Amino acid sequence: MTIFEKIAAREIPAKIIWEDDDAIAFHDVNPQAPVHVLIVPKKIIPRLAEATKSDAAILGKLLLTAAELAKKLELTNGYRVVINNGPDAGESVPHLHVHLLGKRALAWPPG
Ligand code: DGP
Repeated sequence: MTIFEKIAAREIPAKIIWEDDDAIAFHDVNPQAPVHVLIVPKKIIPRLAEATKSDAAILGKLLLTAAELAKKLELTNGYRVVINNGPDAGESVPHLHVHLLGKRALAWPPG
């Protein structure tokens, strides 16, 4: 099981803020901004590069959920949505996840 499957199964603790049958959202254990939430599909897609057309609905749902959670978390001054894919992007958990970051000004380009 991936770390994120274990969180969804309540085998390891996390600050879960939202969940439905398809996905779960919780605060990142190593936050890079005052708000740093991960939105994770329950279907195990290792990374974006391995998603297929059959995953279109869940991919869309992850982004719409990010926007809904940004509203709920009052990220009124803006926020960033990130997917790290592979070694050059710093991907560390091989279970697709969307990062939602906010409540501070974020530099561009990223490091
Ligand atoms: P990435 O580098 O894109 O693969 O991001 C993985 C993120 O997952 C990273 O920001 C830290 C977070 N993370 C890793 N292990 C845990 C955990 O056990 N609990 C929580 N809440 N977050 C975790």
